[in-house]
Parts: sequence; structure tokens; C-alpha cells
Amino acid sequence: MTENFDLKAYLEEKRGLVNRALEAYLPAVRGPAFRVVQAMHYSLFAGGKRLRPILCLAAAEAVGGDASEALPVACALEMIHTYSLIHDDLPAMDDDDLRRGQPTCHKKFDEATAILAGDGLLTEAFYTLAAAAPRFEGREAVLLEVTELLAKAAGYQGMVGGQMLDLMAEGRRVTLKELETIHRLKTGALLTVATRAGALVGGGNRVEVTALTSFGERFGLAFQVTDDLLDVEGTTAELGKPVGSDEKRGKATYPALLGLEASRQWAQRLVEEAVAILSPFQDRAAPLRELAEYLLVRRS
Ligand code: GRG
Repeated sequence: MTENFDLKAYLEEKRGLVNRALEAYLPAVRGPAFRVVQAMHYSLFAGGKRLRPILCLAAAEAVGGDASEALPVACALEMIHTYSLIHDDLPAMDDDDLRRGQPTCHKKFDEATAILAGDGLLTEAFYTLAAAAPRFEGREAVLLEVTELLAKAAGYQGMVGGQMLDLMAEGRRVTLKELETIHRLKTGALLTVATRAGALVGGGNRVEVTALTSFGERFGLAFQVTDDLLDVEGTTAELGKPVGSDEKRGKATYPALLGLEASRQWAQRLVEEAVAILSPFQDRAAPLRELAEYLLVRRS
């Protein structure tokens, strides 16, 4: 715990910052293809904790940077994340009707529109990064590095690859090592790049960037373990999506492989390791520290 730090107020402030920036970056709902933009808006603003953008802003602050400098990167992360949720909910993947407490994109619109809305958000993420170049005058190399890292984390070497492995593992027994690889790629890659990119944009040195990347890796895994636990222990009202879906689909999860208590202990250990990595950053890392500890008590 960091004294005098109000995580709730911090999250509210940063969520507002991110939401206003997302509104500004997204195109207006008009023009001949307005329907796809409408679907992009719908999913992006249908709730969502904005965890990845907030991690990115908090990492920029932890190295002494200004959160507003990291906003284009933060928004690109949320666009990529929302695209992945839209596609993950499609009938060909998880076939879910509810996301963020609202009908999924393909239920609200139709399947083809949902596919295009996901494509539109993924593309818009990289447009947002490229269009931010004037804000990086003299630091273009940083923007280029961050763009490369985001592409790698989102693509076949990261989230897309993890999703593929996850689908290929359905209905068969996987080892703990395989499960960790799936999650490191499927959800971990984007969470890890959030802190790494934030540290880079915030002007962190190599030691700081490496430390905040290691923090992001632990955070990403702990997030997944607690996500698996919530799928067993949470409620639809809390999560805004159906619960118990992992077990129904015969998906490998930490509770299924380790049991509930060992999964809780594993999450606790990952969070402890993540928090220990932050000690050189002292109070500037208070938001990251509190966010990591929050994972252990979160209900959504
Ligand atoms: C379709 C290419 C492609 C990838 C999909 C991330 C992913 C890969 C699928 C999501 C499946 C899922 C529910 C995984 C559990 C972890 C996770 C990403 C939860 C949702 O993230 P939150 O809790 O959601 O940050 P909000 O709605 O708050 O943004």
C-alpha cells in the first residue's frame, strides 16, 4: 500500500482522459460507411475498465513523464483490445452474446459488421500512432519503436498467436507450461506492451524500461489467473459477460489445472513479484503498485 494514494480517484481521472482522447481520435459517425464507424463507437464506448491505457499512462508517469504524451499510444492499445474482444465474441470464436454488460457487437449489429468494426479499430490504432508523429518531433525513433512493439504484441507473435494456440488447445489436456505460453501471448502481450510503451514514451532509460516490462509480464499473468478465478467465482452482473464459460467449453484454466487455492496463491506471488520490481520507482509508481494489488481483490 502507498499512503495517501487514492486508486479510485486516479482511475476515474485517467479513464476520463482516455475516453475524451478516444472520442477525439475516432472518426465521426457519418459518411457512406457510417455503419461500421457506428459499430466501432458502440463497442469502444460500451463500458470497459481502460486497464491497458491506464497502465500505459501510469508507466509513463513512473519514469517521470507526462501522461498526456502517452495518450495516442494508450488509445491505440484500447482500440486493439476492443477489436480483439469483438472478434473473440464472434460465433466462429467464443460465440458470446454479452460483453461489457451490453449485447456483443455482432448481436447489436450483425456478424459482417462486427468483423469490419474489429478490422476498423485495429487499423485505426495504427493510424492514430502514425498521426501522432508531430507530437514526437525530435523523438520519432521512440514512436517507431513503440509502433513496432504494439504490432508485435497484437499480431501472430503475440495476441493473435495466443488466440490460435488457445483454439488449438480446446478439448485437450494442456500442461501448465502450455497454458502459461497461451496466456503470455493471448492477454499478457498487450498488457506487457502497455507498460513497456508507456515507459518508453515517458522517457525512461533502458533499466527503467526493462523493469517496467518485467512488471507488465507479472501483471499480465496475474490478470489472467484472476480472470480465470472470476469466471468460476464471479457473477454475470459483476463481469458484464457470462460466467462459467471456460468450464463449459472445456478450456484449460488455472483453477482447472491447479485448483482454486493454488491459483489464488499463484496470483498472489505474481503480484508480490510485480510490486517488488517497482521499489526503485518509489512513490511515482504508486498507481502501478496499487493496480497490481487491486488484481487480487477485483470483482470485474
Ligand atoms: C480475436 C485476435 C483475437 C484475440 C482475442 C484477448 C482475447 C484474444 C480474447 C479475450 C478473451 C478473454 C475474455 C480473455 C480473458 C482476459 C481478457 C482479455 C479480459 C477482458 O479484458 P478486460 O477485463 O476487459 O480488461 P474490459 O471490458 O474492462 O476492457
